[in-house]
Amino acid sequence: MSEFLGERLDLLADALSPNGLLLRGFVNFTPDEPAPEYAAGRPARSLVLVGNGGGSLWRPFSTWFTEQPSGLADPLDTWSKQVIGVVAETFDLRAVFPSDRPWLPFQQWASRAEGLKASPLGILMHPEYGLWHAYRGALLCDRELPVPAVEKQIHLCDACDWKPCLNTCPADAIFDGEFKSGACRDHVGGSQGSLCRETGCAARNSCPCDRYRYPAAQQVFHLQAFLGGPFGRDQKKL
Ligand code: B12
Repeated sequence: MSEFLGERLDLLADALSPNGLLLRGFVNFTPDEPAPEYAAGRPARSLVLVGNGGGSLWRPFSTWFTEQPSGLADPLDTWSKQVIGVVAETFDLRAVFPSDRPWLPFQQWASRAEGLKASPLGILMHPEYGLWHAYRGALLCDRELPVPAVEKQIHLCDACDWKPCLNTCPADAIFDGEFKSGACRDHVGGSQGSLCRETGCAARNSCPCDRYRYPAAQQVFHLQAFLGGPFGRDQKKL
């Protein structure tokens, strides 16, 4: 079916949408670049990026999550593998995931597929979704996809003189163009971090491009997962 895929990307989008997942863009690999395998000994020729824009996946994911046994590890990765895996099988594609080791270059693929650049926080800045989007998987294909060249996108951070994301972090974890994950973790997990724990990352939330801001429950979930629990490990509560 993957030969056929180029003409039926609309069907692929329809298969993903009940789970709040979107086709985020396409990459055609050049013959001389390293590409992940489509099948044993056969490098992929292209990929389709799959992700969320805003909180689009939150309702389908959280409904699924409440039905899972408690203590399920990495629920969002597990859910992504399940729902994107089904779509991959239907369309005869190979699914890979941002949580797979060794890590695949999802942000490089996304920059290429969507023409995005990194915000000062490291997260790619999207002209519509702002900082409120992510990638949940990629579908590898054994054919080149007939997709148009990516148009140059506006990089909203270039027009943001104030850059509140750089001076809102209570832990000064965004320092000298680098994200200090230890400082962030210590703060968010510590006695002073209740605001971040309860309302999400202060730096990300300070971005004025906030139309697609994740719902508070989703932000809390991501931060808990970043800390290693409790939602990510021991609890079913959302
Ligand atoms: C390891 C990792 C982390 C580590 C360290 C990042 C680092 N310093 O390298 C930690 C745990 C700190 C981290 C944190 C977060 N991450 Co992270 N992370 C990854 C992961 C799994 C691997 C990165 C990698 O090395 N890739 C391999 C290289 C070869 O690929 P690459 O495309 O070239 O990777 C580039 C980026 O990682 C970037 N980068 C470097 N430093 C940082 C720091 C941050 C915070 C980010 C977002 C990117 C980034 O530079 C790399 C080299 O070009 C990717 C998924 C993936 N497979 O890429 C997600 C990913 C980069 N993370 C992502 C996100 C959203 C986050 C968080 C904001 C929260 C979250 N999980 O929702 C947090 C920040 C914490 C907070 N306060 O909110 C998203 C970014 C999406 C986007 N819109 O751009 C990704 C793509 C996962 C996804 N499912 O979409 N992350």
